[in-house]
Amino acid sequence: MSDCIFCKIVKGEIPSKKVYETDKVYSFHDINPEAPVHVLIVPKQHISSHNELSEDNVDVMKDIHLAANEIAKKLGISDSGYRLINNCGADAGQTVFHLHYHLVGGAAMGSKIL
Ligand code: DGP
Repeated sequence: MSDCIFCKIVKGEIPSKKVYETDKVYSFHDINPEAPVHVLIVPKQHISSHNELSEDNVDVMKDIHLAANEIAKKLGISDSGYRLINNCGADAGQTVFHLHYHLVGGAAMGSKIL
């Protein structure tokens, strides 16, 4: 999508601090980190939100989750733990409408999810 900020990051038109990449997914450091480790994992294909997942594109979820495992290992938080978060829609606080998962960790976060 031509006006999507994450599509532009995937294409290298907007700079990012790359963490990991495969033919299907791209991962980079969040511009406003909320934890010692805060990276985003996005499909290279434009999917606007979790709501837009379908039989036709859901295979990319496998790539996203396997990428998360590799990234956690690479950044040294696989054993200590991390959260993998998707915000879907306005009430969840989604601000960029290109499907993405936040991988956050590097510090104890307590037991609450909100
Ligand atoms: P969400 O609220 O779930 O839509 O999260 C969007 C995240 O994207 C937010 O944590 C900030 C991050 N973000 C927005 N624009 C940019 C950008 O240009 N570069 C990077 N690295 N992150 C961005």
